[in-house]
Amino acid sequence: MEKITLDTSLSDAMKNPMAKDLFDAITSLFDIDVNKFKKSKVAKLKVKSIKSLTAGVIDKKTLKYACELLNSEKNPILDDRSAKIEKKWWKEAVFYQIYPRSFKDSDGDGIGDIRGIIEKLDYLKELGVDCIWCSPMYKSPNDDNGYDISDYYDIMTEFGTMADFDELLDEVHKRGMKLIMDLVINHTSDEHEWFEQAKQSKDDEYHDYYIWKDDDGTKTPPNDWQSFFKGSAWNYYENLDQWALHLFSKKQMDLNWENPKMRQDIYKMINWWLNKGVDGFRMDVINFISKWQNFPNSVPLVQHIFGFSGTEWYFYGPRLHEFLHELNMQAFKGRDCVSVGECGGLGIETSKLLTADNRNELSMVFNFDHLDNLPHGRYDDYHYDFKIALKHLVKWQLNYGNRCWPTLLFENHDNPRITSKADKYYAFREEIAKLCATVQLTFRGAPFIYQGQEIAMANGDFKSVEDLRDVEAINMFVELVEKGKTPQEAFEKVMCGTRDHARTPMQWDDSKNAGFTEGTPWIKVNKDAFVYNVKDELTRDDSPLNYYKKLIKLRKENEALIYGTFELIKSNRIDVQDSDILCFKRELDGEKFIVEINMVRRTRKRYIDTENLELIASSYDYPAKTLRPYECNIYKTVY
Ligand code: TEU
Repeated sequence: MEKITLDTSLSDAMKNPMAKDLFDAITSLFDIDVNKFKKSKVAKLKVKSIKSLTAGVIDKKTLKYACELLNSEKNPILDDRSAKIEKKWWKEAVFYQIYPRSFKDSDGDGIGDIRGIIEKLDYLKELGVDCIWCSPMYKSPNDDNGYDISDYYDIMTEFGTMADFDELLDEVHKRGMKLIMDLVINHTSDEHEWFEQAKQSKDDEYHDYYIWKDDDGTKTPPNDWQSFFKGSAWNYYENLDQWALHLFSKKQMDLNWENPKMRQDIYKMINWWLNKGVDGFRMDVINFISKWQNFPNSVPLVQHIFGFSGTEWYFYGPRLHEFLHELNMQAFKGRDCVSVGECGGLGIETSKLLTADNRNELSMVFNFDHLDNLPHGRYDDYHYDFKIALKHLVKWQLNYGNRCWPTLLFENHDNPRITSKADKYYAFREEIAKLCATVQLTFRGAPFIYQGQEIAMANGDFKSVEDLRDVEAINMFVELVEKGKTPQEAFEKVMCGTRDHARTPMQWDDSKNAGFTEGTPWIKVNKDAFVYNVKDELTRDDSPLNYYKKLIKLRKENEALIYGTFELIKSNRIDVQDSDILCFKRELDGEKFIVEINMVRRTRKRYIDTENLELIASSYDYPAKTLRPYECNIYKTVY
């Protein structure tokens, strides 16, 4: 592939996967039509002209950095137009994410545990779940609630024992379901034995399992990279006069993937869990494992735009494909397992290179760009717009090809509840929950339902920072107050996006603590649990829970909703791009479904003729001539 220089034309530069993704991100931010751009005179301009096009905001130095980053990609854009879709269990599966700490407590200590999950397996089976993803259950000091692992081969004390885990896996398989684990291999806890030894001496065998830099005599960090959880991304160790990298909390130390011995220990551990019978992994921030080895300072413009500094030097590093291919060959190859990479910040073309079935790297990736209406971020107070979100998801449907499989999610343990983001006053809480269910179960891809999403759970009703538990939120609160905000101002800002909203206890019934625990819950139970809970929603035909069950069953019974094509339906009156209504068709071997979604909270005209269509599911309990707020209808064509 041609190297990109300042004299490369913009249209030539976009033959580079990363450049195309970067360009897509910029054009969607400014709502520029890519196809019009490609035909325009601007496309013939050279990369260096971006400086004048942006009135110097993107300066020559930044452009040089960008060329260096882009030229690290050795692969051309993946062309898979002739490919046939390979059938796989995980392309057909409905996934359900459990945050064990908040799912079900069986022993009254106020913390969810493995035996609590076992108690609820029949509920998940009844819902139609095929594969459960558990957030980390390994031994951990819980600085980041399990994403700081201190022993990959043992179970967190609060969650139970390895015998409990073995029973859980057995009970899951007995019900014909599968279980994937959360694999955190970008970093370990600083209480992991590897790091306990590594920090003793530069000569220790585990020292180079982590990323160290000698102090240059100034007792200042080696570069300006910031942790995602605030503050410098480097800890100083006086006994070594060295700094160690931590992209997340001060107790989550980044592993050095350049070290082949460290990698082999990771592959050995992965094989140990696979040999136990787990069915795969969700891989935490897996796109961060390859860092640029010169560890340069951040590019100021990137920090200004994304609010984090240094991410450009590790979000898609120069050896990422090499490491993932090696991992695949030494752990996943030959096994019918699934790997879902959490790859925040990557676009369609780079994700295709990570997941295409002929690349032998990952099975699927999570992209989160639709979880906030960019340029808004999770901590911004704004009204979430499904038109922006679904436009992004449709772009993936239309451009991801047949060798790759999208993931479809609206919630996880890191994001506030969608019902609260999209509707602060809960006027359309259930309609919004059903809209998400409709997208997740009728778009092409793997649906990932997060615990409580199926019953339309909402954000936590926290009253002060004392109610919060998340290290990211608490650090942010402290930093805001240190920077001069009043505690109330800081709390209100943190409340917009704290991950605690997704971590309030699962609401099972209207009893004390929503049936989650007999003890004192580790985090507050939402007040609305007496209305929104599994027990009550199971008895209500029009509940979000029963809507999820119905659509999951529909997807299982109709391959067209799994492997079928995805095609937008445009009317001759309204172009779907500007309409408030999303309408599309799923088709396979003559079986055709048509879905219409009103993406806004206003009644709108439908633009399809439903005369020859059989209505088989709706988010409203009776049909109408117009589309009501957030109304979703699924039709089957009747020849
Ligand atoms: O999350 C990484 C990630 O994308 C989010 O943490 C996000 O970057 C951060 O909140 C800043 O907005 C994964 C896990 O899902 C998360 O729970 C862990 O805290 C994190 O990695 C570190 O392991």
